[in-house]
Amino acid sequence: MATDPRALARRWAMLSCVPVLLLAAIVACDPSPDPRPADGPAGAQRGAAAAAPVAPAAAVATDPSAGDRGLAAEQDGYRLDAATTELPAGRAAGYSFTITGPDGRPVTDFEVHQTKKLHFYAIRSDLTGFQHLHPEMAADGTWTADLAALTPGTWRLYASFLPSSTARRSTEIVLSRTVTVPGTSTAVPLPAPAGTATVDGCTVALTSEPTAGAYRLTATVTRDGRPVTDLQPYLDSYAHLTAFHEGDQALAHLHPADKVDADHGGGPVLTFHAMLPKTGNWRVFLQFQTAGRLHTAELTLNVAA
Ligand SMILES: [Cu+2]
Repeated sequence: MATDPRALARRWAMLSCVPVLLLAAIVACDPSPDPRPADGPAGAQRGAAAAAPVAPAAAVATDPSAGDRGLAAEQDGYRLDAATTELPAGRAAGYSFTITGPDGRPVTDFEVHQTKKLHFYAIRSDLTGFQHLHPEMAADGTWTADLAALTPGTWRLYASFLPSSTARRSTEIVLSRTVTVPGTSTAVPLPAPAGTATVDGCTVALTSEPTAGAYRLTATVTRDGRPVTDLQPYLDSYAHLTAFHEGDQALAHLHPADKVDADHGGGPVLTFHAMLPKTGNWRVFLQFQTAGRLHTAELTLNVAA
């Protein structure tokens, strides 16, 4: 068997890699270059969350714009139009679409909202594979979202924007359509509700208190047990939270109430005024940036009746 000293040495080398890899994961939330662009797909992964009780928080406020459910292709005369109903599995693909306005023509004039004219999200029906993108628009109003590789299954794709027309200036619109990705699909069970998640060595602890559909959510970011205070602005906030409802994929997305301060970094505590309009489980994706690198923490939050 493995009596060859070189084979033994190779096996030892493989074993000794394990603590090195763990160490790399622990320090990865520290400043370090990342080839993945901050606007790229989040690539959030399952399995990092650890169970912890959700503690109550204090005062509650609501953000009406966060109540959008985003399950229709049309809302208030605006429509998401796309010729594509199927995207390939396992490789990057472009998804082209237009937003048509009440006059039936493609909209080309959008308000800049959280530093972008349009925010685009993708999620599979089992709430895996989250992507948050900022597509480019051609002069004729055609947008193209460059999606990272998708797994087989049914995906819902969302566009969130503020039309520039004065009548709707303050109302965010969220439209969506589904696409099919061919192949054998395996549904991943939704992880149990948890109070904390760890990503890239940073731990996010979420506390919440429900009050009649509105939540105050507080996220505390730590690294190696120490508070993280060097959060960088990401889309004009210190964090961006996207949540999808189990079962129907209703979307809610939220930004912290904390103002971005040019003089110092954000953290460790972020406060969100959340409107999660339905009871049940929500899969929450909390995105924040340190040292030019975007992190996505992922956990399940239960909204009780
Ligand atoms: Cu965005």
